[in-house]
Amino acid sequence: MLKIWGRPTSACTQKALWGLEEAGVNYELTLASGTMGPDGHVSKGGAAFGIVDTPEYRDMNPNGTVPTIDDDGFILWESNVIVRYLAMKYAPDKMYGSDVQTFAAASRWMDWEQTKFLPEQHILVMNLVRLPPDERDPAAVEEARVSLLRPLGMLEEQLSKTAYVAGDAFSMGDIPVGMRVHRWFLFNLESPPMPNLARWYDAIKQRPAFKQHIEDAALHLSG
Ligand SMILES: N[C@@H](CCC(=O)N[C@@H](CS)C(=O)NCC(=O)O)C(=O)O
Repeated sequence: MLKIWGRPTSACTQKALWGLEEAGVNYELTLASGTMGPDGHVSKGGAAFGIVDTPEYRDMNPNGTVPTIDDDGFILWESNVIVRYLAMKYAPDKMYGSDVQTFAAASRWMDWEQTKFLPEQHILVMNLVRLPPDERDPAAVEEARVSLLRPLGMLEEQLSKTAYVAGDAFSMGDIPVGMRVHRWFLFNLESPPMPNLARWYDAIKQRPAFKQHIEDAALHLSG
């Protein structure tokens, strides 16, 4: 059975778990992290799940980050690459219509998620959720909120033209972006109306894999 190491509160792990469910792959999850454990973030005094600093784990993933998968001896890290791999190997029709241009269009939004959404959202999660209250920086939150209005506007524009990010059907590209947008709305920060984004978000929220691994607010707001 495919093995995955990660923690359910990690955005990167969530993308991989969502991808596994969509692709219909059975897996075994081992809890692993250097920064979080059952009692939340280590900055609040709790212990981390661990494993990521062991030589065995570093052999698989020299970054010491999560997630990592082992698919019958094939080791892979980088969450969006894991989603692409699962899509190509197990569910090309469902994840990109077995079409190279849809694959590329979806891939583009996946890379965009990493470069245009993740950095500011990381600032938000640290300063709204993870850091002890006396270490949080409200000015950094406001700066990140304003910065994220631009990529959100780009998504709104795209979704005024297509039902999903890479066309009129769900694709692997909706996974990373869907997870980020869910987090954005859970933070409940001020943003202009985005009716097309809201329509797409409603559709994404109906997916069983989303309900299983992404929906629960505690996965994003606790720790
Ligand atoms: N670009 C990598 C980033 C990996 C990464 O930084 N993962 C975070 C969780 S989202 C992590 O390992 N955090 C530290 C930890 O939990 O030990 C990916 O997308 O997989």
